[in-house]
Amino acid sequence: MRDDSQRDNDDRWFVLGKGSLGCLWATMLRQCGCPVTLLVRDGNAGDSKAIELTYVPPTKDSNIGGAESGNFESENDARLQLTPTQASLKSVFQLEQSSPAALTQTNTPIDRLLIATKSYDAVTALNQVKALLSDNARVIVLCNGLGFHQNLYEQLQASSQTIEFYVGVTSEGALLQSDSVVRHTGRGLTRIGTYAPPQPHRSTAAPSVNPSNKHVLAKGGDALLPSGCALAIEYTVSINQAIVQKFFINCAINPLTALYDCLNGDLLKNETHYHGFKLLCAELQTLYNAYNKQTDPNDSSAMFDLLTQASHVASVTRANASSMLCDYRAGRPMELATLNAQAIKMAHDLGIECPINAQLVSKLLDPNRGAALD
Ligand code: KPL
Repeated sequence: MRDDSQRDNDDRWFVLGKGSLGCLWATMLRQCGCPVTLLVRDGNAGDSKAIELTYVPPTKDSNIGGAESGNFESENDARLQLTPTQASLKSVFQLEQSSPAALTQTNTPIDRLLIATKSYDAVTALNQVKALLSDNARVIVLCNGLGFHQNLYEQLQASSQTIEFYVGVTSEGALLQSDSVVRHTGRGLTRIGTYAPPQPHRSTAAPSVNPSNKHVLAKGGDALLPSGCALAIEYTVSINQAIVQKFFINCAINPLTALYDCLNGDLLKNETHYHGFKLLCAELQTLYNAYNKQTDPNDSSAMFDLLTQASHVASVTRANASSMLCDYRAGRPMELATLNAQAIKMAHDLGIECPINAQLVSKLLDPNRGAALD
């Protein structure tokens, strides 16, 4: 842990992960005046450098959706309004690029950290910068999936009990057109809330909020993120519910798009794909219901029709290649461990069969797989 007297970097955001989401957030934080350092993990010590990142705004009709987008629905008026000029112009931003090794060598303190890596990389990535976090650092994780937040939380708690840890669930669409150009493919909504470890028979809908963080949530955008951020952000005390529901939507869409090698919208258009999608949603719905019943039997606000919600997301993101399809096409590992393999684990714990998920995971891990579900 660094000495807090070394603070010289108070407004700087460090963004771990130079994928599409990391680059989108880096440009948007930069746009509202914050210095930003993008952290890449394959760099060598000593390789901090100035870079330029071009932001390409979405076209007018590419609204992935906030208030109108199913489970991403805004739950209060805390959503920030975009002004017409914000994030509507193509812009080039100056940022710093560095690596955990370079920051460690210079003992650079980190007060604000955004983790936008693949979910399977998040814990390793955090470990590489953990020693640089200040005692009151603010950490936001934006990765897809379930099952790794607790691990991140424990790592952070072990560093300092006063570190603020938030989870963001986002429906923003972004695509890296090249190493230095990020296209905002659709405006969505990012819901952010304080992470509270799940406790048996406690509500996922209303986890306890660390009292010291309540004011941050209640105040809306200005306290946690810089004012003027051109992304739609909402602070929620129901982040666990948002995480779980987004997890189920990703479990329904992502693996099928990789299996069929198709865009999100094709799951609804192609008869065979839609048949697979409906079967998968039905299996996941049973799992969601059982999980929810176990975590909070009385929580009616957690009612959730997966086929409707996932169809809605697939429809509004119809032109998107899902993140799992992008990983599959690029030959990168897919986020199965934190999505469908995690669903299988959840099902096992609840004593539920989930053969379609099992088949999907084994097919996606098999290089000689066929593109069909039995
Ligand atoms: O979150 C996504 C992803 O691709 O990971 C969806 C919502 C499916 C949009 O593509």
